[in-house]
Amino acid sequence: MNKITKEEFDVVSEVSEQTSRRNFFKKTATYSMGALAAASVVAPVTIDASEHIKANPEDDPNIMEEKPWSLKFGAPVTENLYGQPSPYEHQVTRRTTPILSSGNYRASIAVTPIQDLNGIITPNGLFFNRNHGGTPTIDPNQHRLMIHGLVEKPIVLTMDQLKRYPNVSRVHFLECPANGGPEWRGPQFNSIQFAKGFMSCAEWTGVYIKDILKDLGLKPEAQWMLAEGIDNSHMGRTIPVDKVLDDAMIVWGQNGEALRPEQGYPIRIVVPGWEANLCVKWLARLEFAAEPFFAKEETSKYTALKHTGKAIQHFYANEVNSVITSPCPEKPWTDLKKGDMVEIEGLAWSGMGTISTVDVSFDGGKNWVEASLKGLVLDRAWTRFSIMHEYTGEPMLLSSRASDDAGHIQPTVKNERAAVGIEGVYHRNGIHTWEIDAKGEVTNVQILS
Ligand SMILES: Nc1nc2c(c(=O)[nH]1)N[C@H]1C(S)=C(S)[C@@H](COP(=O)(O)O)O[C@H]1N2
Ligand SMILES: [Mo]
Repeated sequence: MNKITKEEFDVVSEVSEQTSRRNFFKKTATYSMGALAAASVVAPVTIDASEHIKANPEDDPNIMEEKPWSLKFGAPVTENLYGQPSPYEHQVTRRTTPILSSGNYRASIAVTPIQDLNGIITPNGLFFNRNHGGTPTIDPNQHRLMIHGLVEKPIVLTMDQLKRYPNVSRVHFLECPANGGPEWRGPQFNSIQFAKGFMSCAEWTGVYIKDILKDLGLKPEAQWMLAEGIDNSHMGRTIPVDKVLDDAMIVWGQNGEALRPEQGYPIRIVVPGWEANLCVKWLARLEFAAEPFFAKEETSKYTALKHTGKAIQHFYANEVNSVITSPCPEKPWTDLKKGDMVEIEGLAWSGMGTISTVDVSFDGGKNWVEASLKGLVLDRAWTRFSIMHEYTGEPMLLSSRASDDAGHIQPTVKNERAAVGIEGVYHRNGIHTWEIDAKGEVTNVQILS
C-alpha cells in the first residue's frame, strides 16, 4: 500500500503553521512485545494549581491591557447570520489525500479531525464524508422516496409527506467499515485524523422505517431491503429485514438542522451501529425482496478475504473499538515537564451495544488500568473516556481497549488478524497504540503479539 508523502498532504490540506511543523508521515513502526513487565501506576486525579498562580496580575499584560476587540464595536450580527467558527480555529477542518480519492475528488474520502473534537457530537461541517460519485445538490421539492417490492401497498412519498410521520432523535456514530483499514499491514499514517477519522457521531432525526411499514403491509416473504441512492453512484445496499424492523431510520435532521448535502440531503438511512456504507445517502428507493440483491458494494467491496481464500460477506455491525485522541501525533506531549498532570482522553464505540469499560495501558498492553467514562454513555454512540496521568518523561506505549455491554472486548492486533484475515481493509478493531518518545512526540505503531 502506498504511503502518503508530505507533499501530497500539503497540496490537499490547508494545514496551519502549527500542524505543518510536524511531519505526520514520518517513520511508523511495528512491535513485538515480550513477557509481562512491572505494573503501571494509577495516577491521582487532582492538579496542583499553584504553579499557574501569578503573584501579581501585572506579570501578565494580557489580563491588564485593553485589546483592540474591546475598544471598538464588534461585527454586526448581520455579518454572520449562519454562524462560522472563529478564524483562529481555521486549522480544524476535514482533510483528504490523493491516496483516499479518485483523481478528481469525487469518489473520495474526507476525514474528521477527531483530535480537535470535544464531547461526543461531531459538528456538521466536520462530519466525515465518503462519496462514491460526488455530492449532488438535490432540490427537495423534486425528490421522492419510493417504497415497493414485497409490500401490499407500495408508495411514493414527497419529503413533506415523509416528515408527517412521528419523528425520533437518536445519537449514533457512523463509521465506514474501512476506518483504520489502511493500517491492515502496519501503521500507514502518522496522524489520528487519517488513521481513525473515517467516522463521526451525530444526533439524527427522522422516522423509524418500521413505523412507515405498519401502513404498507410487509409481505412475510420479505427478508431483505434494498436501499438505493439517487446520486451519481446510485449506491445500493441490502439490509436484513430483522434489522430494518428493529431500529433502521430514514433521517432528515443532523444535529438539529437539515442533513448537510454531504450527508445525504434531503434524506438518508441510518442503520444504528452497522457499517456506514449501509447508510445510503440521497435515498430514493427502498425495495423489499426475498433474497439479498448482491449489489456491487456487497460483492466486489465490503467483504473480507480470509486466509482460506473465502470471503466474509454480509457482516454488518461495527465492532467494539477505541482510540486515544489526546495525546496523538497531532496533539503531542512536547510541552510537558516531568511531574505535570495530564488528562489522557479518547473515544470508544461499539456497533453492538453500549460501551461498558475502557482500559488504558502505558506499557503496550502488558498491564491495564480502567479509565472513566465521561458525559453521556449511549447505545451505539461515541463514548468519551479519560484518565489522569502524571507525566514521567519516560518513553511509553499508550493503548486503549474497550468493551461493550454485549460482552465484546477489543482484540489484540494478532487476534484481529486471525478473525478477519490480513488481506482486507474492513472491520479492523485491533487495540491501537501510540508510541511516546522521551521528547513527548507521538508515533503511530502496532503491537503484533
Ligand atoms: N448514495 C450514496 N450513499 C452512500 C455513499 C455514496 O457514495 N452514495 N457512501 C457510503 C459510504 S461508503 C459511507 S462510509 C457513508 C459515509 O457517510 P458520510 O459521508 O455521511 O460520512 O455513506 C454511505 N452512503
Ligand atoms: Mo465507506
